Amino acid sequence: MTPDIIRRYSQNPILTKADIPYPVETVHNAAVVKHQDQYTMLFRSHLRTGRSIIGLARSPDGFHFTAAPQPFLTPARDGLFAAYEEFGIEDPRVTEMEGEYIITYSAYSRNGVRIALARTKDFVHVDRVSLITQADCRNVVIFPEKFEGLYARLDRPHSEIAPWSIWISYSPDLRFWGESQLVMKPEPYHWDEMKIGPGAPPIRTEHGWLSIYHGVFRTMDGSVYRLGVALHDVQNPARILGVSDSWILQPEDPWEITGYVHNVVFTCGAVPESDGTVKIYWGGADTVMCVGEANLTDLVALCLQHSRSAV
Ligand code: BMA
Repeated sequence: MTPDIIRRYSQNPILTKADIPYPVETVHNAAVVKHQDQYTMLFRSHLRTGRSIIGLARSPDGFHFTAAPQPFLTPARDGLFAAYEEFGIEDPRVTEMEGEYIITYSAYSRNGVRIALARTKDFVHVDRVSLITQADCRNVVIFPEKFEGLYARLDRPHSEIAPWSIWISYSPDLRFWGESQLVMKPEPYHWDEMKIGPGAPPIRTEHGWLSIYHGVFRTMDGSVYRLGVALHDVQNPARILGVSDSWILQPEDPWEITGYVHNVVFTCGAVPESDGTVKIYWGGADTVMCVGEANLTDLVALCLQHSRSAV
């Protein structure tokens, strides 16, 4: 038997609704970054209305997390953001850049789903900056470096015509985005054939930017969400050097197979470590948070040596 490329933590799940000091029904799809020697997690929770909010938890080691007593971000109550967040806020991603943390999250309203961008320096004060997509776009991850002076992001627009694919675009100021192009499509009759979307913000390696994404396969028993990896050129992230033909994680533990939504592993964050490993965080069945570890060189090798086409 080939060993799993991601070594699941033996005490998964690492955070559940029982750990949260205010009433929530789920704890999932969390971003994790290091902040002042602590692993800081922003996680999504469903309320009993079925709508979502974002909480915060901290950990000294990346495995044992303690949730803050209050939610970190709830739907805005006034102004432009309120009009687009009334149905809830979901799936945060966080990128550290130039001494601050850039947060992107899905904003749901009667006008559809779009992405909002906020920033914080201390995870106490948070400023909403801009709504950075129109409707029908999700999964925005921002690269932690600029390219020729521009910020870069991956995202996933929805379309009735084309399969739901990963796109890139650029911005001088995090507010105005353009020069977009499609970089990666689902592969027909493959584990990710139905749709793909960016997962964790890309991680710089010596061979390129490693992007951990999710891919979905429709079955007679509903959709299965798995994780895959792709490698983008270091200088030109619109160029994909390789996409692993195989998934790196699929629902296998009981809390990944059964929950609020069955058969889901979904990542919004991964933390590279100085020893060449990466901690990958994922929501199990839209209900709990899990973590596993992998070697960055193994993930890069999968992209380069067992590749399928990107588009
Ligand atoms: C996607 C998003 C994710 C969720 C996944 C599985 O469309 O809503 O937040 O984890 O479905 O339900």
